[in-house]
Amino acid sequence: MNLIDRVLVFEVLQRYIIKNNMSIEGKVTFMKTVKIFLIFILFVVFGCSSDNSQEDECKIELISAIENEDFQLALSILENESCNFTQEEKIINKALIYNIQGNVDFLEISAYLAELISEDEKYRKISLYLSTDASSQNLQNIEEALQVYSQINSDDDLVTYCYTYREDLTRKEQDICYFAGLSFLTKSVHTLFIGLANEGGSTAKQVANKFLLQAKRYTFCTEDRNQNNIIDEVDALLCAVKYSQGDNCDIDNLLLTTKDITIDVQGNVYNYSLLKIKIKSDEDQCSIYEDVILYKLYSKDTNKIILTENYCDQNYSPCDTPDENSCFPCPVFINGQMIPIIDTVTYSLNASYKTIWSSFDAPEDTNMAKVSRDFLKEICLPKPEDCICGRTDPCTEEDLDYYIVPLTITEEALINYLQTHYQEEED
Ligand SMILES: [Ca+2]
Repeated sequence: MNLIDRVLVFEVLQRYIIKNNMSIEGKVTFMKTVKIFLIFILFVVFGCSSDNSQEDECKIELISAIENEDFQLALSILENESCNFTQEEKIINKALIYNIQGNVDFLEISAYLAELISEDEKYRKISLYLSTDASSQNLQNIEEALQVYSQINSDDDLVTYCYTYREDLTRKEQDICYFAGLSFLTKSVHTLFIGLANEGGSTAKQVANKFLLQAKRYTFCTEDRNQNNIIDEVDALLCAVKYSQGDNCDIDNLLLTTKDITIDVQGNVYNYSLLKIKIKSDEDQCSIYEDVILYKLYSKDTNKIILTENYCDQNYSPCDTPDENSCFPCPVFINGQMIPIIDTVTYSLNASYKTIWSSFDAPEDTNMAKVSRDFLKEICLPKPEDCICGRTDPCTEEDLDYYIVPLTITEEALINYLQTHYQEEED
């Protein structure tokens, strides 16, 4: 992003593009106008202003520091008392700095959300879009941004605050909730597709692409060795999740073996079961292909399948090729915590919907808010009764269509959705 784009993000963008449901064509025209306007503001108004010159100077220095990616300087300007930034301005800009470092681009994501309103399979599509930058490093930055947004209120957690007080939020608070919603959305995609991609030899984006295909047609041997119409990365994750719940992993043509291991992370020893999942080639369709072997990590300390990325040995040192003895999928730690995959994706998606929804005065009439709910609806559709409508009731299919009915996904709903495919209709 260049200088003016960044100004757009935290000063102007949300007021116009998002809140007016502007089309993508409208956005492009608008951007050109706004850039000219902002150049005027920056160099004429800020440059020549005699009132509050210190504060204007602070803003120019802040923009310049962010543009130069001198984030330490930007943070120190925000904390400079003579600059008089409000609490909300500090939160928005500090979190923006983390989100920039996490490759989260509010402008681009917002434009893409606006495009999705008339599409089907919206969550699969946003997944493909956001998975390009999926990495634990970016997740760490997104988490930092979310921690900053949480400072909006000290009594309630961020999501509760945004959602409970949505009718009384100030504009700046609405902005904080909206940006947090985009961060939660990105977090859900990163967690899910890093979790699916690891040790498969495919990147997060490649797996997201397969996942989009899974919805549309019968899958080929290259992504579905056992020909059960579920991509093999999903087979492996669901098998591992069943194991973590104490159930048998009874997916077709799949063999699970486990081995207890420990990994010493800077003096802290963690206990895991390494799950080796062999997906056997379908004898009729895929016999010319080798079986697929994927590994997952079950944390015996938390009883969850946890997020891993790349490989490491028992001393947390990187290694190249996974085996059962000395090289394992490597657990991701964010702020010292392991990430349970299914829990985190479920929570982040619900949080994304609630915070984005809270950020609009009339969300049921706002495309951007509707899209955030449509992501959940898509996940609920295969089995609506696994989702919660209103406070506690299981959903019906009709409930899912009423935007006014609050919607919450459960882990069961997410698991159902992951293994859903839609057969092409026969002529
Ligand atoms: Ca499969």
